[in-house]
Amino acid sequence: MESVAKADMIQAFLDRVRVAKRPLIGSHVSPDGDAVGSILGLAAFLRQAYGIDAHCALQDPVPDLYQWLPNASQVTGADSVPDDIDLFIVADTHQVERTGSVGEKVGEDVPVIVIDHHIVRVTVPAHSYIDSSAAAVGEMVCELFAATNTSYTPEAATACYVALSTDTGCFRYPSTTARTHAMAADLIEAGVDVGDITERVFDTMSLPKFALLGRILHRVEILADGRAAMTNLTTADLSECGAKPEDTDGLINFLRNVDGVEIAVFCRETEDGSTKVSLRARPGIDVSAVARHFGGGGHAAAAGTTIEKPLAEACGEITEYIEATFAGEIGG
Ligand SMILES: [Mn+2]
Repeated sequence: MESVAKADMIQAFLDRVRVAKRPLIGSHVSPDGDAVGSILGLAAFLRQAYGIDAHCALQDPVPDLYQWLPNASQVTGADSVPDDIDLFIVADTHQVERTGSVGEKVGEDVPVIVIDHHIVRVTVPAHSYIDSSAAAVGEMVCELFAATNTSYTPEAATACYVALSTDTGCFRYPSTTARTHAMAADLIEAGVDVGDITERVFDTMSLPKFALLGRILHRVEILADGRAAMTNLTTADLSECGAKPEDTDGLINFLRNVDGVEIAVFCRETEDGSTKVSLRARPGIDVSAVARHFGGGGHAAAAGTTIEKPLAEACGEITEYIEATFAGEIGG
């Protein structure tokens, strides 16, 4: 993105948010580290830069992995959204529907503004701040601090660092740029404890998640002469392991990382009896074609879909399609 255009966009965003008296900051359902970190970082920015007291709300609770973040306890559900909200700031998605019950709670007359790094194919509200070159919304929040010469409190820096590090897979994904590292350097200078965050977020696995890992590794199937790996979990697996759906996050990477595997498939039975499918690919392989074949979508490296069929049936169909795709090297 051209830097002048970006500076203008940031200025327009700032001009809009600074006149809000009681903004609500929300993000998508099933919040990840960028969702939680960026809303807390943005709330801290508004407080520091303009003395604005924003309210943060998410449909789903802050995952256990991020509960320790400063001010995480002040993130409420939809029921506690105040009545006097005069601006709804939507972060890490540009679709209000993706905020679930929080968006439904916000009155139709409340203006909406977006801060997001996903590729946007629809019209977004005026004064929105969109940067698809940013590795995380956390990075965009850092840009707001930088643009206004606002100093980070250690709490704000920690929130932004969690957003930045989680959305880049701890600075490993191709989305990681020199800018990302420059922002991280600013945050570390502002007091982020890198070792502590890494320990809490990246090097800690809940016991239920560890139990799920055992099950998916035990029942992994190697397909297409070792070029694809597939596994599954049932709702019974989750309850027997005492796990939550969020405990399945990232488990697919254990399959994708196997030498020779180009495509990893993780099928999970949902409460309503359908099958949620996650797909991951090695660089150079486009797994979104597989997702699209089954009515879903996504990116080349990461895609997904939900198949309205029982787990065994859905897995069978995917196995057949992947074997055929690799056998014929057709568009997969
Ligand atoms: Mn994000």
